[in-house]
Amino acid sequence: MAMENISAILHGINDLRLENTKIKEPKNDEVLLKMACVGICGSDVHYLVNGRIGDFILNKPMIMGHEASGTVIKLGKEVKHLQIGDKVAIEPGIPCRICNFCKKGKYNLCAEMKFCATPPIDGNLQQYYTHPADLCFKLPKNVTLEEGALAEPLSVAVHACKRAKVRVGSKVMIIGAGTIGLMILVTAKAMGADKVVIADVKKFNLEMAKKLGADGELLIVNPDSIEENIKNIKTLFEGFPNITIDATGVQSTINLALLVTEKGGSVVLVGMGSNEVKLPLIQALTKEVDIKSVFRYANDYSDALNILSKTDLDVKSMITHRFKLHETIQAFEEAKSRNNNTVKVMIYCD
Ligand code: 572
Ligand code: ZN
Repeated sequence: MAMENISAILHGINDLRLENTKIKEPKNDEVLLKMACVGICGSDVHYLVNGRIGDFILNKPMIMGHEASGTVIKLGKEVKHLQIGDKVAIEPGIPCRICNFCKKGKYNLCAEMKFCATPPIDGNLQQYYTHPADLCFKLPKNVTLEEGALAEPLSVAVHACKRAKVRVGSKVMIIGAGTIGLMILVTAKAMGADKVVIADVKKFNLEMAKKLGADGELLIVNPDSIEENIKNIKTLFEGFPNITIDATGVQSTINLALLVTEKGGSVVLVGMGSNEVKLPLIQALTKEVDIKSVFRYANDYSDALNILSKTDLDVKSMITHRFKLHETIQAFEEAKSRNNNTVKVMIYCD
């Protein structure tokens, strides 16, 4: 008898259904996984509410989910580095592997990237899922499946901190204490930053940041009061940060990032907000501030798992809500609610 494979399928705007789908046999270089944990990302919620992100439009039903972990239950013939029973974190983007970007190791820029739950590619919020074995990372012994799913947003943070050149002694300002901002905090600490300060409009998120080891928290009362926010940041750092990472994508905070960063420093933009923003460019240029963007990650999963394994930072404390697969609709309602105490919503497929 064929096994059931309950999957969370987005059919259209606000039309998410749990339905049975076929389990895919693993090809020679793939593994079949029994799915364990899948976190809900802002992009999943965005597709649910809007049916699109930019040019990526939901034109046919799509299985949700890309922040995931699972257990290997079947091996393709050529798979050497994994065994049945291995618990893995799943890197959700499958690059073409042959274009120049892939060959250079910058495979996050591959034009042919097939990324889970970016239309038209199915995600992995289901009971069973087949994936290339080399994009499945065996979890270190002391890393749980729950943490394995968090390796995805943590990899974005690792990529951002590498782009920002965070190192011993860095003074890092993070704007936005959602999942990505908090992951950047943890990563900057792990990479040896001297001082990490984080700002948000939500008290709850800042309290979480404090527990995760932030050296200072700034409650932004009014994002448009740039002078006041600069003054507060200057007080917290006893000077200016040499790295500012914006994890919001909002015009006013990108402005703040450019204005508050020390001469010769770097501003890294991770958050994706509106398509066009007005920036104080001359002020940034005269300070020779480097402005860099971050697009997902490339070759960062191993480092993310290392952070989970080798540091005592309680990354899983970011999970504020837990649901079972059959409660997926409620889980998305919670993620959509933007309640003040919602950070990461995690779904358990097992
Ligand atoms: O975890 C990966 C991820 N990437 C996001 C958003 C959420 N999670 N991105 C923002 C949207 N872009 S996109 O290029 N796109 C829809 C493909 O606009 C991808 C990166
Ligand atoms: Zn995501």
